[in-house]
Amino acid sequence: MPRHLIWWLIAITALPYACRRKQHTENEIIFRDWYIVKPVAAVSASVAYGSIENTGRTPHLLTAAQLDCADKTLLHETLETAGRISMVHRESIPLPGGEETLFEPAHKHLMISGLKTGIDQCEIAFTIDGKPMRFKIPVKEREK
Ligand SMILES: [Cu+2]
Repeated sequence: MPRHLIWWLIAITALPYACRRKQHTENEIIFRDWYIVKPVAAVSASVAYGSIENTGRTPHLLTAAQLDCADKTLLHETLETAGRISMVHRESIPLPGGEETLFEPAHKHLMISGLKTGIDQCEIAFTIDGKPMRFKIPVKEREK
């Protein structure tokens, strides 16, 4: 097999792993792929995406997310009703047992305002069942 083909195969097979990065595990909760979308130009508003998996049987409840590098972080969901797209603020997001909850473009996401500029990572705290779970997430270009 030609060498360039081998490298190409390594590159494509490595991709799913790169996109499914486990960042933090606390109790039975696994956080993956969290990042803040790098804002365009001087805009201080942005969004954050990632996933939260509840590997246990008991349901858990996400009630807040707060970034150290921003004034405000809200739990949001994009809805489409009768062809109209709108965003709503969620007071809480359920994390059912044995399920992975995704935060992705056009669905659930974190809405960020007052984001500091010139940073490449930031600490986030997710409040689950009233307890904060903290770890660092990167600021990078939108992936999808
Ligand atoms: Cu939003």
